Amino acid sequence: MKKETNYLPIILVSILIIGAILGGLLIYNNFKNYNVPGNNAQSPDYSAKIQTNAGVASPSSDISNSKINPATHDIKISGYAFSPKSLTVNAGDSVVWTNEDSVSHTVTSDSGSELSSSFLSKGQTYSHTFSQKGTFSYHCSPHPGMKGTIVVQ
Ligand SMILES: [Cu+2]
Repeated sequence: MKKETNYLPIILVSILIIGAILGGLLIYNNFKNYNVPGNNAQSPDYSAKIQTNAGVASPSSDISNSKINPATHDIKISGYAFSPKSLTVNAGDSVVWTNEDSVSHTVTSDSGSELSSSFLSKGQTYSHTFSQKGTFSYHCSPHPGMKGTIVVQ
């Protein structure tokens, strides 16, 4: 009689230990899978979402890089011109304009308020992060002939 009742805790403890080992293995496997690069089979929905977000055809490695590491692009303002005049970036990237002219310039959206710098004297910079896709054309307010375009994809 006494022996029979003594087995119960041993069985319960064994079940708990086996359960803990199995649970631990499950967690370990999930952790491993999340960290294997290019393991598409484990996350088909995620990769599909990245591709639809991309819109225009570009290598998927570039897209994931831009999601993880937003890039910073430089535009020079020199000789009454933006250089490069036209620039394509990924959503989330930043652009930094640096005025190298002795005259002051601005970075001002043609329409809307996406780009709205103050007057930049020589050596000053204006930085903007583009979070929305689209085409953003801009100019310099005292020199309307100075034009530029940022395409955010
Ligand atoms: Cu100007």
